[in-house]
Amino acid sequence: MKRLLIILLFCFLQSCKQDTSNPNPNFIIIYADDLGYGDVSAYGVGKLKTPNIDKIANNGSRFTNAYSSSATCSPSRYALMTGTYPWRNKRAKILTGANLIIDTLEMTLPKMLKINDYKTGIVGKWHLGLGDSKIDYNKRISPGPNEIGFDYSFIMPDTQDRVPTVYLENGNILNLDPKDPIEVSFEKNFEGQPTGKDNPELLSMIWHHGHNGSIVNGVPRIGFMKGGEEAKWSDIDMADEFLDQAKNYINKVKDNPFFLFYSLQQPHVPRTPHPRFEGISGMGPRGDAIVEADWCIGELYNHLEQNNLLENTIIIISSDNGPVLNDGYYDDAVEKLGMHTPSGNLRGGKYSLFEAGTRVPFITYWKGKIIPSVSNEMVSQIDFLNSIASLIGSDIRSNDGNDLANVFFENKGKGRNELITEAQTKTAFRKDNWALIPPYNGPEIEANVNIELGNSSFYQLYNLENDISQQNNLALKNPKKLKEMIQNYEAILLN
Ligand code: NG6
Ligand code: CA
Repeated sequence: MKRLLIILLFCFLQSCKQDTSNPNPNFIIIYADDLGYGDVSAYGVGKLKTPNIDKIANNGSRFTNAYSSSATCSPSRYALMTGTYPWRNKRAKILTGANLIIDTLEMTLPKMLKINDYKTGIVGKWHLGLGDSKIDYNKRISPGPNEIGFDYSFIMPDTQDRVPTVYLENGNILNLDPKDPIEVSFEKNFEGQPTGKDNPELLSMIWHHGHNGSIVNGVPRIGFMKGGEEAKWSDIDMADEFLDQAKNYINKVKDNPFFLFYSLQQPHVPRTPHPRFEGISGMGPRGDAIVEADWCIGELYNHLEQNNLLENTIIIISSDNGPVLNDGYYDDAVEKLGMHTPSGNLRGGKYSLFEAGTRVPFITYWKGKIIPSVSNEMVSQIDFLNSIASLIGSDIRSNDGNDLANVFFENKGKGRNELITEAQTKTAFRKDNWALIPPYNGPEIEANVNIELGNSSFYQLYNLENDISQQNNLALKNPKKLKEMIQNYEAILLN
């Protein structure tokens, strides 16, 4: 009897422990790749339908004035992870087979959460570099996600259009047969290996610019690889693979507070939706890939609901940069666009200093906590680290991020007053409703992708309050505002 009482008391104490040790919500950041402001139908400015994202957006906070730090991938991811402006780090550019650009001593979002007893996992696109010297893909590759704060990683190393076309699990290539080692080069081809340039007869997808290296699954890639046949991913199954891995991860860690960075590959090129999504959007593979991504988000949401995790999980959905149609392959993105407007009513797109480069879909959802709303506060992904830290009671802060916990998760408070955005190492400035683009050399339009980059010999100043599409340059008409903006912008740059 006494023994039974002791056992019961022990069980009671254990259950108390579980209750009090899990006061903080889980976080899932769902991060799309090249998804535009107008690509999410909840934003009401495009023609594509994304019912699953809309459901989350309409029951959470939908931000209309929200930014990725940059108009390309790696710098935006760097800022999201570290809360630091990417232009402070010379290596935070679009990466191709590069080494890790986050110092392993640097504070990161997953590291901050790990210190606060969270389980931390990443599934999907990484693109922040790997290793610290020449990479041998046949050994465990380190440092990488696991060395900057993730307990678990299942990643695509760079992008879907770059070699090596393999998954890495905790630094090791999945399904690699040691008898068939992998070799990778971004300089020259391996003898006897077909390429997009020399073997058009082997292609199921035709390259438009770049992308004429090694051919995998009929798709020509950036760079060259040899070997590792068993390890090569199936492009059409990638979305299902990442979704399964994300669900498995949640199943594994759901009894602890957890952070999952679910980093989608869509709708970046090459757009390879599973055949069950083929033709579904009527807009070709780009539209189909977005519908596929939307479906994955719905599945993940259902999984959380089925596991009674919704009430205690904050879901954030956003994109790493603005949209692009032709990003290097002939895939009908331009031809089948119809009346859809991936940038919404914003000017520019991926790679651009104009608004569509960095103003992205941005949604926060917390069942029963966030009141359904539309927020026009200015916010950035660079603020995640500080805001999430603040919400869970950690005093860790980055210098460039703001604590916007109440704006993101409590429907109250003010967003940012000012923000520097970046596109291919050039910077622009937002303050209140004003947007400043300093003069830059370079083409006005990047011809291959047909996007206005924002380069001009003159200062550009726009009042977004009544000119969201940046059509009216007020630099000459309003010299006082121009001067004030330049001073504010330079003060941050030099800080
Ligand atoms: C560019 C690629 C583009 C895309 C981009 C990275 C060429 C000509 N273009 O260099 O296709 O891969 O890099 O996109 O190779 S991002 O979203 O990951 O930044
Ligand atoms: Ca991207």
